Amino acid sequence: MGIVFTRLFSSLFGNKEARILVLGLDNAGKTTILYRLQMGEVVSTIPTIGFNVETVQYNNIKFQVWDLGGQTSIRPYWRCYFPNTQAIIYVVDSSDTDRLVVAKEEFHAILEEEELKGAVVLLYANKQDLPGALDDAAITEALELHKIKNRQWSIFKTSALKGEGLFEGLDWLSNTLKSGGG
Ligand SMILES: Nc1nc2c(ncn2[C@@H]2O[C@H](COP(=O)(O)OP(=O)(O)OP(=O)(O)O)[C@@H](O)[C@H]2O)c(=O)[nH]1
Ligand SMILES: [Mg+2]
Repeated sequence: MGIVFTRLFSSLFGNKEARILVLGLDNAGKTTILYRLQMGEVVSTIPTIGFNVETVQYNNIKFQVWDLGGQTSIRPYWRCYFPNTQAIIYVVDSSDTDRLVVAKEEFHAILEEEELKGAVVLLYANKQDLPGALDDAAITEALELHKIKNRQWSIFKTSALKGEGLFEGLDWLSNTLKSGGG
């Protein structure tokens, strides 16, 4: 089927499609989250050079989830994936307090991107199972989320390892996208 017809068909039957980018510093847990969402399991990961992409069907939305490598040297390539993105999932290692400033800077640089202006933002304050992990309120403060303007966003505490919080975040995202966000 042609893409237009596929979209029409999908919208008639309540199936929406959304292209999602998972961004965040290296070691934040992005790949672990992708496969937790897709397979319901913890997989063993290696640092991502390039990307992984998987489809996750949830709440009548077919999410095409792009998980990009977060190492410093490959972050400049994130922008190649920006066009046609409905939502960003920004993942923070809540126990990596030394790098919260870098995580904040990268996050605000993303918000400045013209191509991502319409994208909804879901933040995962990940690795809540680790001792010393900052909670959602502390991450909100560290990343200066109160500065976000003209955009729908929300933050959830997650542990990809334990499988906690991920689908709560995806619930928020699917409801936001269905009500016209992104
Ligand atoms: N304790 C704990 N460890 C986690 C959690 N999520 C991921 N990890 C671990 O963190 C490490 C890095 O996870 P990845 O998913 O590979 O991180 P990434 O963000 O994809 O990293 P890059 O691909 O380099 O950008 C792995 O050892 C994971 O098992 C979590 O919620 N809790
Ligand atoms: Mg990865």
